[in-house]
Amino acid sequence: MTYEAITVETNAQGTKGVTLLTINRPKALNALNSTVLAELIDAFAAYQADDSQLCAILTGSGEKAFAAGADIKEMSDKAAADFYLDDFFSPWTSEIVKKTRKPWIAAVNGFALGGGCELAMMADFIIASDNAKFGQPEIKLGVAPGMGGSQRLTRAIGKSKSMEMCLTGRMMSAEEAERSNLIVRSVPQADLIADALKTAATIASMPPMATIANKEMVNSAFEMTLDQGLIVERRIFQILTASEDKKEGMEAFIEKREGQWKGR
Ligand code: DAK
Repeated sequence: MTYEAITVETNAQGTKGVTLLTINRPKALNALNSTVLAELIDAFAAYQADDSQLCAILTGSGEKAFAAGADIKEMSDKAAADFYLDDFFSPWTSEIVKKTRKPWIAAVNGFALGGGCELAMMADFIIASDNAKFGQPEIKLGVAPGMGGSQRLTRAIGKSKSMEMCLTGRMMSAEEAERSNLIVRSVPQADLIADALKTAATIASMPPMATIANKEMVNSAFEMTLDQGLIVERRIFQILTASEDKKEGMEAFIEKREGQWKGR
């Protein structure tokens, strides 16, 4: 598929195993229109299918925005029936969040508002530039978060702050987002992609099956009770002990060398 609203670079900037996806509508502050949505679904599926890649980074082009939300100009004329019948935005959760078993990082380089904030929160974790701003301003448009904002933001930063943000539509700075555990860290804007690439390179150097398993385990913590989660963790651990990479990893440690992974 040829992309018009995003760019994709595998082994990005020479970083083995790392795919860089960039939303490329800087004049519209990378607003998420249906083209971006369709192309990202396709690009995430291609990333998942490519065995040579083990970590992806999603960012926005330009210095102003990761994504300033769903495209308001595209949505403004739609009727409720259009949103309902198209099951508007539901492919995000089913196609990207659930089907991308390999890790991906959101590198938030400016505004992450509405659907942009929700998209960033779908990532496994967020690294942001120090000028980043997060918010769920949908209330000012007469609507509400519709792509997981009320749920993921609340889980990430707690009820009080999430409620205040959704009810006032105010933006949260990168500094506050870091303090509130919404993001891993903020870095100067000029260093953002280098920082994300370095982190992604570390992830991409790990044994692939164990990487997917670790992601699955952590995500289970949000889906089940502690007892159920502990069973999932134990079973996945036990399965990993049968892998060739477990044998190799332990031998490599004892022999004081780097492991050579087979992904099996
Ligand atoms: N959509 C379309 N265009 C946008 C946009 C957006 N969200 N945000 C910015 N732009 C465009 C502006 O219209 C402007 O275009 P031109 O006028 O130059 O043609 C250009 O980007 C530059 O923006 P500004 O001139 O406004 O730039 P400023 O620096 O002055 O302000 C800003 C930056 C980010 C504070 C401001 O642009 C802003 O407030 N933008 C809107 C932010 C927002 O309200 N985002 C939430 C969108 S609603 C659903 C699920 C999910 C959703 C909906 C439904 N269902 C399940 C049904 C999601 C909804 C949303 O995300």
